[in-house]
Amino acid sequence: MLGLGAVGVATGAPLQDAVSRALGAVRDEDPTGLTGVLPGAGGFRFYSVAPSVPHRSPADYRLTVDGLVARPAVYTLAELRRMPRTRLVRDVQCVTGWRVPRTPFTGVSLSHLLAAAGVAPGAAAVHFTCFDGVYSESLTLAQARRPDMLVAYEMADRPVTDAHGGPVRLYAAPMYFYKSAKWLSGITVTDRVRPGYWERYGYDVDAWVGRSNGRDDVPVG
Ligand SMILES: Nc1nc2c(c(=O)[nH]1)N[C@H]1C(S)=C(S)[C@@H](COP(=O)(O)O)O[C@H]1N2
Ligand SMILES: [Mo]
Repeated sequence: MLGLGAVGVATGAPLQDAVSRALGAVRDEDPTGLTGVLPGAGGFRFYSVAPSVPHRSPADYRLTVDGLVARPAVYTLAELRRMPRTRLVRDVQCVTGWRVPRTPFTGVSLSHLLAAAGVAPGAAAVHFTCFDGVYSESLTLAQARRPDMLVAYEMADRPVTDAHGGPVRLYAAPMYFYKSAKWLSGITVTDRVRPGYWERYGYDVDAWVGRSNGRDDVPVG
């Protein structure tokens, strides 16, 4: 099995300086004490299987919802922001062991988007694609309809940065952080689970924190 950490560090290393600078700027502007949960300060590590940080401006961003649905749709960021907001504060847990306590994520619930699209009979899963052109993820339909699955546009109460997968990333709160696909561009309803990027290397599709990937979860850091 390929280690997430090794690959993440190898591909992410050249970007680390630029990313740290960007995150440092955010940190320095923040006098509120929230810095403990902000990237860098709070222990987030930067991961991307793509060779560079993809960028999409808030104005150019689009999210496609298609597949086994009655009403396929393409949403702008402004449209997503006008939908009912959900804010969750949970611990972020990477499968490699690092953990960031109590990080707020805000967005529209996946279940709201699925209801708007009208899931068709025969649908059983949801597949996610990313505008880095590489990453993907999947959930069963039942998992996707949980209230703690978000299409997130804020992380730590700020717009999701480029490095953290902005303008919009998935936030699968009850699962290991690899499920939270960054740079989200597509949601496709399917008749069966199509394993995501890391899942093809052996990681669990059902990535419940503490209950999957064949390890006892002892959060570190
Ligand atoms: N598009 C994309 N999403 C991704 C990844 C990635 O490489 N590409 N890595 C995953 C993993 S393994 C983790 S731990 C988190 C890291 O998120 P962060 O960079 O915001 O800390 O993003 C997840 N989502
Ligand atoms: Mo991860």
